[in-house]
Amino acid sequence: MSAAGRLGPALLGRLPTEVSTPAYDRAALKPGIAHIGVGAFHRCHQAEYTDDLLAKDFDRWGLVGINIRPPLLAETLGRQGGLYTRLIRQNDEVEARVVGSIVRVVDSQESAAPALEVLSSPEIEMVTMTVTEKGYCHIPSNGALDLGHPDIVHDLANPQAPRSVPGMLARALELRMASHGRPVTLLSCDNIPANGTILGSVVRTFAERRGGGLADWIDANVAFPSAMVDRIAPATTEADIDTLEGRFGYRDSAVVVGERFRQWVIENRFAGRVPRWDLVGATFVDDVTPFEHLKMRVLNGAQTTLSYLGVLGGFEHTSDAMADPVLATFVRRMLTEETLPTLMPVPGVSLPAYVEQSLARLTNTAIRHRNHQIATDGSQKIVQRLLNPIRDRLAKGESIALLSVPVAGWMAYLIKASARFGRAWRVSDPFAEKMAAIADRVGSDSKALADAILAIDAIFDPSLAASDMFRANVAAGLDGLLSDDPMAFVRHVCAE
Ligand code: CS2
Repeated sequence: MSAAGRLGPALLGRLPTEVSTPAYDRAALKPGIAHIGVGAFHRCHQAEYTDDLLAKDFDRWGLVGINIRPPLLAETLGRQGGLYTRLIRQNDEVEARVVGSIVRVVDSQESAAPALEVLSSPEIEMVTMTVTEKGYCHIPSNGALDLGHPDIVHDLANPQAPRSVPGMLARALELRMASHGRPVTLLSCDNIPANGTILGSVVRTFAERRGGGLADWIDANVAFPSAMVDRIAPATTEADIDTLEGRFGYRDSAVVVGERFRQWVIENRFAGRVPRWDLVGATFVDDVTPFEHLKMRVLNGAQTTLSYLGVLGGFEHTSDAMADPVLATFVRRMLTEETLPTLMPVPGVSLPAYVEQSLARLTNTAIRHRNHQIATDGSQKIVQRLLNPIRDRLAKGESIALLSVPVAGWMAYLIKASARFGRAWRVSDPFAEKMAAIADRVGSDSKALADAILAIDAIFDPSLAASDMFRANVAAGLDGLLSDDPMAFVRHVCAE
């Protein structure tokens, strides 16, 4: 441990001057916002915007950070009094800032009670969340609550001890309704399409089954705005913690590393009071849809493409894949020729410039974003990133030769993790077992494999799966990507 020690309130006055620190009185903060899912992204995004807001327009909006899944917060942020360092890394540039907006952390992994106590308390008027795509327990292809999901089945039988996010939020709202009755905004910050609409729908469906007037109370007192969130902030590694210590002389086990770019577009639909994040760079708009399509299809679509093709081609990080001329050419052509024409006009944005800016962000070598991290939970990501633009193009009779390749990439990535294909790597995806079972049952015929996977209607809408063009493109892609030289296939597609 270095002489300066570990980050915490006592160390704030003794940090190197190049590290900026909260420009407001933290002791005067009162909890006003709760956030579920305090990972690297939250610390690099909503918590930083809130820190900016506190410095600019001091109000009581302290954040209570709740984790309902591992890791425990008590051991990192909790030990540091909620303080952590946010490093901006852009190639050789490093900028350090201590963020102070998190006033308390709550671990609720073992039981829902600690989370429910916070979420139902009258002082909380805004609940933001980053619970990953699968946290919504929805069916990816149609957005409805998955009533067969084991956690939903559990929560409907045990509503007072929920395990799922929809069950937890419904219970918190029920407690609010039965006690103080104060309105609240539930703001999804995950990369799912129409995230507010999906959140509202899964919570309402759950509430309707609970009965007791909860669904009506929700309609009158709860808002579910949609939002587009953006900043690349990979999971923190030991190397990040050591880099901070080596460079700035103190230890911070909750440090997070992100790029300079950030964006937050929030639908202007709130219940109760709202933190004025629009004063510090966020945008409040009437319709988030064009922004959301732009970000998920371009930036996230490129990341997902580079992650699957990158792993198959032997590249570890996004920036390694972007340094490969074949993959860089492929992804630029895919975005420009196929994705971009599916986008609606976005106020104030030049679409070609946005594509170039996104690709440039992905070349940042200081952001060590592992392809395997992005590849996680692809079954929950490909609808909004790849299948929706494919569906739009098919409706107009346009080619999908390029966009089909990463769809096949996702399939090849999961199939290669099965026993039959030699367990090339470990994967994490709710559909991993199903895909492994398909690989074992069907064998190595790519067309038969593609047909069996496209029949999973929770991911592939039946009308999309029925398209001959889509089926043929995916089968050809799978054949090429499962071969001994997947990059030769990508080269071949690029040459056409
Ligand atoms: C990434 C996102 O892991 C992933 O799915 O694509 O976390 C991505 O980095 C963010 O959405 C960027 O805003």
